[in-house]
Amino acid sequence: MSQHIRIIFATNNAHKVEEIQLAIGNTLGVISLRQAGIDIDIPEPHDTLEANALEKSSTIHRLTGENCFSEDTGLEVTALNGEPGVKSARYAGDHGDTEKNIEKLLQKLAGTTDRRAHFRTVISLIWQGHEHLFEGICEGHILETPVGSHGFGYDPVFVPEGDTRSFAQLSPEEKNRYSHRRKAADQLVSFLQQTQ
Ligand code: ITT
Repeated sequence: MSQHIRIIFATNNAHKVEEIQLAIGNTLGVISLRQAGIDIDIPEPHDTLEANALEKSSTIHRLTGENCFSEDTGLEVTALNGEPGVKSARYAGDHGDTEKNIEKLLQKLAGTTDRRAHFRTVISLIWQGHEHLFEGICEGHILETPVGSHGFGYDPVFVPEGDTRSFAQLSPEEKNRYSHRRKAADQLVSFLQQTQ
């Protein structure tokens, strides 16, 4: 695949940009909204990851006319019927406070022995005017208390299947080995390879 494909990643989350960049290496030139000089907060009003991802990619496509992609990610906890899910960023309120989100999650799970959960990432790619969706899932479980300082969001309380450490105790490369985001990014890359 040409290294000169330029594609805008419609996100304001710098952690996501770093993780996607690490996942796809130099197979693709990813440009963040910041690098593209776009400063907007795109609303996420819908009740599915898929619809919010499309909202973000189509907003940026309308603005720029360029190929672009976005992603929406949620932590889906089995004992909470899939919560916080699409509300992961705003679980404890509109301000998007990570510590408070984790606190609320742990309170809701207090005394629950079923700690199963997974992260689910949906990528919405707009390529030559058409939308393509890709999904990545990472199964795991929720700890009783946060541990570790790497990563972002719910990483300190999530242990991926196949490891005993939280995502926040893993290096970026180790997290990527298991990660929902990397799995979705792999599919994005394969799709783009096939279009070349
Ligand atoms: P954009 O919409 O600008 O892309 P965002 O931070 O608002 O960025 P989301 O709407 O996808 O992203 O929110 C998902 C929330 O889920 C995010 O704020 C984190 O708290 C959490 N999250 C997403 N991916 C995660 C990951 O890999 N590890 C831990 N928590 C994650």
